[in-house]
Amino acid sequence: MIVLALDVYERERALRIAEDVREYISMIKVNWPLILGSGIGIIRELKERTGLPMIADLKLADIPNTNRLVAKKVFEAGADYIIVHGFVGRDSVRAIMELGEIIMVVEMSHPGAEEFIQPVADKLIEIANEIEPFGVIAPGTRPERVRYIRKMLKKGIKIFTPGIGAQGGSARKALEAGADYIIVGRRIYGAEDPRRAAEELYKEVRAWSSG
Ligand code: NUP
Repeated sequence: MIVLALDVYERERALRIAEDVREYISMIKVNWPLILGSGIGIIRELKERTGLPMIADLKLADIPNTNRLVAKKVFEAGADYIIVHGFVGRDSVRAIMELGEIIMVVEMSHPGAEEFIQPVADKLIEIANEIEPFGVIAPGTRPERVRYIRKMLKKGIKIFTPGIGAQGGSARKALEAGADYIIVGRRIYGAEDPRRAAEELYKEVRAWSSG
């Protein structure tokens, strides 16, 4: 239910935080900061230390051949899911899906997402419904959009919502609107005590989902 966005540079710090919060999270997401700071080997290392599924948030957005070449290396490095952009078209997305599970961006969480991505969200939902990725990204900062995307999206496709905490989104509202997983970075890894921050969030989230 909680995906940790581990956007730190340092290998040691990443491993320490991951082990500290392990029991409160369901998956770990790595993005460019950690891959550039610690190397692609960090994916397998985190996976082996925690036993958790790993998401590589590369937001791939290239031609099918390049997407395939990159995705192959990233799946080989231990990623269970790769986050990909849908706006480059079905062929680019399918090229990655042939190699492993994907999470496709339907709408992003930052204010600028309203400029270009939100206006084409319906088309991206249509692609998702056709190709059936493991999940999609929807904005945790806009629960009304999460609710809309949930309504339009085929059942069974998971919704991941970043934007909770540091970007102002509420975990409760995102989950109530239909999110399956909330993605949380700074609110956990940036806290003075990441373990306590993760535990608090876990307890809140559990209380709402059982209530
Ligand atoms: O729309 C998106 N918004 C977003 O924040 C899609 C994403 N993949 N992310 C990522 O989620 C972002 O790059 C970062 O890794 C994480 C959110 O981190 P934080 O704002 O909770 O620190």
